[in-house]
Amino acid sequence: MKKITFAALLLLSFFGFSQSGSELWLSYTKIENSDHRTQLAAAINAIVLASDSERSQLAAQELQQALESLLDKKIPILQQAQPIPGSIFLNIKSNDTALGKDGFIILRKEGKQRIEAFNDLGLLYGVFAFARELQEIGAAPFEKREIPKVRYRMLNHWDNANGTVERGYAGASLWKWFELPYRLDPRYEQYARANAAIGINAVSLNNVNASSRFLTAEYLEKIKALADLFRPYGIQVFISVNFRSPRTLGGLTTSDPLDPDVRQWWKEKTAEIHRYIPDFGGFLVKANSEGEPGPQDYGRTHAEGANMLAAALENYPGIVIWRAFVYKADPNGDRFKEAYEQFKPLDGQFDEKVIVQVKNGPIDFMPREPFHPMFGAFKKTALAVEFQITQEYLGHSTHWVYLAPMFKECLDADTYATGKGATVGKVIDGSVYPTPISLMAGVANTGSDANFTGHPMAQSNWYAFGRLAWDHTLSAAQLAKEWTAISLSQKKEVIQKISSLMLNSHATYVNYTYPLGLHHMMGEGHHFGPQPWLDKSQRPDWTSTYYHRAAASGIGFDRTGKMSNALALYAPEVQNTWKDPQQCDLNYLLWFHHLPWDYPLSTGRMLWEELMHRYYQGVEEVEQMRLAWAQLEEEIEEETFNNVAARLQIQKREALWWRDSGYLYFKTFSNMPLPEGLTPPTRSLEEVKALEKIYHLR
Ligand code: GCW
Repeated sequence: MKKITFAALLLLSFFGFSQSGSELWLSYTKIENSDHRTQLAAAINAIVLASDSERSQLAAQELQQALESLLDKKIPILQQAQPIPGSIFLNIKSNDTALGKDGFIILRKEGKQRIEAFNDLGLLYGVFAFARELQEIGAAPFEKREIPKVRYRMLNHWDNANGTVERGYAGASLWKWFELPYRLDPRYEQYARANAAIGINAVSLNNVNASSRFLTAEYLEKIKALADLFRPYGIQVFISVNFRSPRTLGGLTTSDPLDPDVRQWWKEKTAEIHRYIPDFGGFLVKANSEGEPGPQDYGRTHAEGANMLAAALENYPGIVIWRAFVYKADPNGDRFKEAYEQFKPLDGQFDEKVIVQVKNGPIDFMPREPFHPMFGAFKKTALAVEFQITQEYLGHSTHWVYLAPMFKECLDADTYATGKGATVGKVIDGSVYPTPISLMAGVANTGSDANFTGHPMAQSNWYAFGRLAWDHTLSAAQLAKEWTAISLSQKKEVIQKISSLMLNSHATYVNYTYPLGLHHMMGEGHHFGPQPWLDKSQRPDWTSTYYHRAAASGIGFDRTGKMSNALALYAPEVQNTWKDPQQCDLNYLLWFHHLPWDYPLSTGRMLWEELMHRYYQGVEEVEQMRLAWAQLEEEIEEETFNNVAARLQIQKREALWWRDSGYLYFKTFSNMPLPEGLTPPTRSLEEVKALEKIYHLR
């Protein structure tokens, strides 16, 4: 057994926060402010539970565990109908139907301490909110009534049966398929608790590039074991399905969604799944995209494919989540428009049990994208938004990028679908066009690493995603503070410093990778470092040169009509904000315009100069982050501190890689020198190109 030294123990008790980060946001570190702690300890003597369901017991135990470590005091649970003085009363309020199945009321004021909900899941959510509130505001009174805005708050795992994770950067899969159902890794429970604590209530376990294997009896047993474990925490399980399964598993000669045998096969499979998992969430489908099979293989539409699965689910509450991430190789087309063009004619044809899941932007999880033009354009189809929490295009797990500002940029974007204020968030939650289902999905960043997410700061992205899925009006700043306070430090100044680093980190990343609206210039395959030189000889429709269109004449993709008319997919008000390069938000400039290198910008600089300044500024900002973090050495638990400090060094090296490739490569078109004050790199373009091999990406 590994020995824990006395010094390490001392350190642990001093910081309280978990060393490896394995407790995520549930370390419930003792409240350091002794005034608050003593006041709270004096005010809280017991938990009174007025319900006896299994999940309410769980809620009471979770609260007990939280309070005991926050207050350093034993707190008994009493099972009785009436509160006693000094108790926290956990009560099911069956007359408050407006709370819905997940809502809750929490309060701690004027001698009352209560958590109330319409059912026991709401109670569990209320408990987590109560504990969070104590950690945030200490002994001050509070009162809250919360109802989630979105029905399904979901993680999509891209995990494979062989234990790998597509686009996963935190180790292997969390799911140990070889051991299931016999052994249940204790981390499954920690994962479930952490999700419940932020309101996540749905997970699809396997990659959307799906293996039919997940529908075999052998795998259904394994999935059942996870579903049983997640159920008390209110988490429903979904399966990503391969559309060709009737052929691969059922021995049929077709998977045509209109074929009676195929339809029967799915009906029977769905019934079988329910024998294992009675509250099965439903199917998640990637079809006719990137080589995956789908209804178009048989001349059928996405709607016909999705509706066939909906029919298989007709006697169950489950739903079909059909992804809109589709595109074909077409060097003359614009991938920006493809999903819209394929799905728009189908608006109104999808079954009520189907929701179409759309990525936040029209290309593919780029570090910054305009919101997807499908949002707001569909009146008769429920649309879900899919964010990527795992940092495929955002520096994997060596770059510190807090993603909430990026999520918010999309959620708060105005589609003008029904006039001003029809934000993407409101489209999703069904308040723009009422929909029977609402859903927000995030591609998970979890893995087998001790801290679940690889980069310690990446935990905040999972956290913020969950909280935003619950309430998309929360601010990125609030969530940064909240997460820091419960995960890293209780000191106000430290929380302030870290959350401000978090809030700037996305803009910084965009500066040194894709300034001014450049996009899709990453290395092929690994999607990590820069490869703006990747040209048509690889894939005509996909490569960097197709997207940045750099030439002696200028740079950028004109989508106002000259290279593509994609801008026309948006409402006129949205078009107006982007169509004039003089007015267009500089963050989106090269998404919509192709401009000469010497084009004068509102910043007073010409385009080339601005581009270079941003690249250089991005690197400078990483250096500032590194220095600011170094100042926190005394404040952060040692392992986490060192971990982040080391990753910031790597981030600096990689930011320089992006910057230098941008300058050295685009200079070959602009023929312009670096603006005054910026120091040219000492390496050549060829040397920069070779870094991909030196950094072991190929
Ligand atoms: O971003 C791309 C990824 C693929 C992924 C695909 C998708 C699961 O590079 O790895 O496949 O998107 O979202 O389907």
